[in-house]
Amino acid sequence: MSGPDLRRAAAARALDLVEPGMRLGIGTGSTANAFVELLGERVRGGLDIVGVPTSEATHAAATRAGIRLATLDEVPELDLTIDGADEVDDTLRLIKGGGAALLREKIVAFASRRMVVIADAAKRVGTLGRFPLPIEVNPFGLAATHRAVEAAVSRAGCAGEVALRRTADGAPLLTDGGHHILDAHLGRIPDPEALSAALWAVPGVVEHGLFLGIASAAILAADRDGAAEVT
Ligand code: ABF
Repeated sequence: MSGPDLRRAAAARALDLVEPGMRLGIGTGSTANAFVELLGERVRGGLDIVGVPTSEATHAAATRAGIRLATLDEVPELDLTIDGADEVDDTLRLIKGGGAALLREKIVAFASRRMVVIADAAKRVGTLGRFPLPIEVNPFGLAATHRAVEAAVSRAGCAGEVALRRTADGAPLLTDGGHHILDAHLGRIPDPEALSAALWAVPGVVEHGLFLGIASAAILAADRDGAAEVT
């Protein structure tokens, strides 16, 4: 089965968790987009929910799908957030932010009673860190923050390059919040909690892509003889 089929299978299973009247956090990325499409079909069939999107891109996709949306200020407590991830470990620790939406994703997930990850099972890892860890930083003092992040990474027992994310035309990428992203290419993160604490101690760091103790469950789809097996 192809990656899109697996992502759609995970998204379809997540739809079973959605109940009428729910206040839903809606994630970002291709798997979350598959969920938006399926949710849109249910909404057009009469399901009444309100969604809070985690990015401008998801806001646009959900609007196109006919999903009623609100801001987190209008609906500050959510029942459930469904979102993708870049890596998931055995204890539901995540790396997120490959799509540069990690700040809103974390705020929305934290405001939710439950956050359920949907992903291709290839995202499951023994140790986090093969995927570069996104770190969202304020543009002010970028060079100083970059150096401080490198030092924090090393204090937390990690090694590797920390690179400013750029767009295709070479400009520093700007997030929905007007910040930049530093990607830490670490290979492995032996102690995610220590790295999280070290990064939060850096003043220019707005948020990082380690989601620790936030996800309640993961729906992972794997190819089993040409059919999706969802666990
Ligand atoms: C968002 O989209 C991100 O946090 C993560 O970076 C990415 C996963 O994308 P995809 O579902 O396309 O693999 O959930």
